[in-house]
Amino acid sequence: PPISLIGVPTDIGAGHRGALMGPDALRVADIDKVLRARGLEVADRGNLSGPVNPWLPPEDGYRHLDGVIEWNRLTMEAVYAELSEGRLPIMMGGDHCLATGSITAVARYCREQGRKLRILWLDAHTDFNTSELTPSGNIHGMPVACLCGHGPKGLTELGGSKPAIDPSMVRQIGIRSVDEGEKKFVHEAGLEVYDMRYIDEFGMKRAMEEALTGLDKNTHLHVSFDVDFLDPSIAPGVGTTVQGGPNYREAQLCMEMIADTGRMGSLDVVELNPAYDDHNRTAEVAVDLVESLFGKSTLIRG
Ligand code: DIR
Ligand code: MN
Ligand code: MN
Ligand code: MN
Repeated sequence: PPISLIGVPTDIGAGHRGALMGPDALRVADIDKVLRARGLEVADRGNLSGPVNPWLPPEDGYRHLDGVIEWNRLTMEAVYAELSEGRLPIMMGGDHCLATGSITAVARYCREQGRKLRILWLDAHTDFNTSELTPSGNIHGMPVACLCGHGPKGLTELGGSKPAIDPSMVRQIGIRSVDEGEKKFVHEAGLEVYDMRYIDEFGMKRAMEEALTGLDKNTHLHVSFDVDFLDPSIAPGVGTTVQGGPNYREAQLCMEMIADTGRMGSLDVVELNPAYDDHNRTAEVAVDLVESLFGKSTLIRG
């Protein structure tokens, strides 16, 4: 399908400032040209415009809750509009709180179309905190919980009712940082997590085979790619680096295996923070991986 790039320039849900520059860093790294070179039709819708980050301390366990809700409402509407026109939205963040709006829209669209939904969450973090569990109050650590119905009404019921999704739709890959209380909650919810221990023992190939099992022609695959998924040696340009992530080859294989399914219908690229980058190399790696997500491969395969 034709692609729509949606810039969502905010860091309102993060603990470090700068992710609001993510959309432009991806443009500077030629995300549109690279996709067009693959023969895809691409429209850049420009950036959404929401509230400025007031940079205040958390209140009742949430930092900037009202602003986060507003940015997510805008994101949900923009993503839903593109899906309704039969297009494939790429939401260029911005911090990961925006996945609440993005995936709420995708889930609604799938419900209306009678399609199944599978969500791949590529991240160093599980993002399953609540206001009670969070050590930071930063809402970018909470989107999976909000989507599953745990969180403030303004986020859990963005789409009108809750929950937006069921935990059984989610597969998390690359996880290596889970907060103490969050760990128990992830376990209780039964989230399917392929953490770095799993990838060390069985390899990225096996992790992805498992994460992608059961997809059929009627499944919409949403990929939520937090750039801190990647090892910091190849992706320093994020607010919260965590040692020991997938290397370049493992990340490429992950993306290539997703492309091979032919099922990806929407994508988030989030947490890219140019203020922490070395020139624009993290954006360049992210764009290179997006190319692979859309089928770039060395040889003609199969
Ligand atoms: C941490 C960091 N778990 C928190 N989360 C991040 O503040 O909730 N997610 N960085 O991407
Ligand atoms: Mn994240
Ligand atoms: Mn993360
Ligand atoms: Mn992060």
